Amino acid sequence: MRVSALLVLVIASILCAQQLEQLVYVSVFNGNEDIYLINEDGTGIKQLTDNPANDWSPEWSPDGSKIAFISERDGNPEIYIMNADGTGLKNLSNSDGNDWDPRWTKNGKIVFLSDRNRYWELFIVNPDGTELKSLLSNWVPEEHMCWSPDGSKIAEESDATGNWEIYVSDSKRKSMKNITNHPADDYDPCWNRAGTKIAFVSDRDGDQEIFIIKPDGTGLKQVTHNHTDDHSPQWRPLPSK
Ligand SMILES: [Ca+2]
Ligand SMILES: [Ca+2]
Ligand SMILES: [Ca+2]
Ligand SMILES: [Ca+2]
Repeated sequence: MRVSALLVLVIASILCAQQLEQLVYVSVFNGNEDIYLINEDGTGIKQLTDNPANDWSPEWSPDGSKIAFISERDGNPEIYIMNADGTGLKNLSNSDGNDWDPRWTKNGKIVFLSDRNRYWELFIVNPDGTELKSLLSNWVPEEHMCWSPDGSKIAEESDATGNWEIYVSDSKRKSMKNITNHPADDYDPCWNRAGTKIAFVSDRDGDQEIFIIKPDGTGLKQVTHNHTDDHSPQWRPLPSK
């Protein structure tokens, strides 16, 4: 009886652990911006970058196996890529210019902006660094649209009431609901892939922290707890079934 109860407990905890989603975010916990991985319940914090330069703007690959980001570790902004565990670091941009704003295409390439030729240009590169080329087109990567994954809802930040709040509305921006409703600043909403949760940043405890809330404004949870700034949450894509 005791053994089977223990077994049930073990299986339940394994199932529970499997359901936890992960986020990357940026924190200055160690004195400069670095990229961290965290479970949605605040456990399992793993520092993925560790150098004195700033590392920021993490972006998951579509399959959740890699992260593109910006770092100034060679003295100017470059686009880097690493595996989700922080290994396999590679500089993809390699120029003296400013290389900014990495985004993944749906087929797993990286586009970014660069002023290496003294004007802003959009480049595309494979994640292994090959086939770097300028995109001779006016195509610009999508801004971080805060559409829910099924396109039925929008999350957006606004300071219309005098402080920043996150609002969720339908796709025509009607029936807008303030889901944060807190006197501190709340911003940078990011939907999880199932459209059931929104990660956001708030400074309600005196510095920036990552929070999670349901799209209807219930189920608020604080993910990070420290006295430095934590921002730019990005949900890890779930493995495709
Ligand atoms: Ca750093
Ligand atoms: Ca550069
Ligand atoms: Ca607020
Ligand atoms: Ca914090």
